[in-house]
Amino acid sequence: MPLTKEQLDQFYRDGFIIVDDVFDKKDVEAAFIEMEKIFYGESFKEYLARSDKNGIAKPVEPKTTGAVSHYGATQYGRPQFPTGIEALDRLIENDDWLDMYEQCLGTQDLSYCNGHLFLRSGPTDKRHAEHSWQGYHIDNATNTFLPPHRETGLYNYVNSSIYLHDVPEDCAPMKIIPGSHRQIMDLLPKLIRDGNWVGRGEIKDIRKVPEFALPVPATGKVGSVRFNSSFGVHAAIPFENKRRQRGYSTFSFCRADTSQWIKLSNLWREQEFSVPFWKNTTPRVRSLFGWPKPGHPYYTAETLNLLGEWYPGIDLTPYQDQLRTGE
Ligand SMILES: O=C(O)CCC(=O)C(=O)O
Ligand SMILES: [Fe+2]
Repeated sequence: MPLTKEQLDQFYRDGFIIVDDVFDKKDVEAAFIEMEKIFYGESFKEYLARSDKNGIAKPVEPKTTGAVSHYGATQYGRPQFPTGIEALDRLIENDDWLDMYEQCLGTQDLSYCNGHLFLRSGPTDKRHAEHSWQGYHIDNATNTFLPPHRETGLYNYVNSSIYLHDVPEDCAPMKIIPGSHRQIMDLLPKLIRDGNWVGRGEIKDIRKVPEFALPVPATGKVGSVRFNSSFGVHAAIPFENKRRQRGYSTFSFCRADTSQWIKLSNLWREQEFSVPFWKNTTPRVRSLFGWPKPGHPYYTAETLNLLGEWYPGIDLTPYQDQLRTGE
């Protein structure tokens, strides 16, 4: 069953949607058993019992590895897609889910950016900010080196998380600001001016952004799926119950017609080197790495201003010239 018009409207309005019963409960439960083995080497229940007994909660989350933002292997297995475990890897073959994904991106030509098992494990989790008004960000920079664009549906990418178990309120559900994916272009100039924008994705203090709606927790049932726009503002929150965990199989796909520059990019991960490189090199060389050529509709007065922020000192003249003459 594809998304209804109401669901799709909701996705465009809010920048995310959680759809129930997209995956068979038995399939995701089987996948989750395998996921626990990859992270803990045993079940979470056994891990908790062991740490209760010896008083040591061993961290289980893998570090992202060097150049590429792939999730590194854990001691027990690989959380990056494909994992080599049938029950996990075959979830991607769900046609209903892929149909919905196409609807969210407005195309039948999807392109894979990244996929990994995302686990937050209550006993050791530190993946959240200290205060509830901190830690809000957009994920866009994970898979592209370019700033967001006003034409959200064309230039964003979409993340999707498959809920491998029930995620109630005490399970650290991600908090999402509905509609923020559409507000971000209007807000960016002021956020930047006020010093309330960090790097290429983070808002320091959402209390200073009265335009935002209240963040909502992305709770959901086993077998449901969340789709969320890469321009949407969200944050991780702490576990209310530290004896819980939260595991998703998560993917990022973009439209094939933007996949030249929206993709998992190893150069992007090496920011220390790539940021000065993008700043100093020529448009021709940038295009070798997928930057749209001067004259591409991606470049507008707005995105050019943002590029100046993303890459301070970059010479944007060739892109501006093309903008003026429309060549
Ligand atoms: O799922 C969560 O808790 C939020 C994590 C997050 O925003 C991220 O990893 O980018
Ligand atoms: Fe995020």
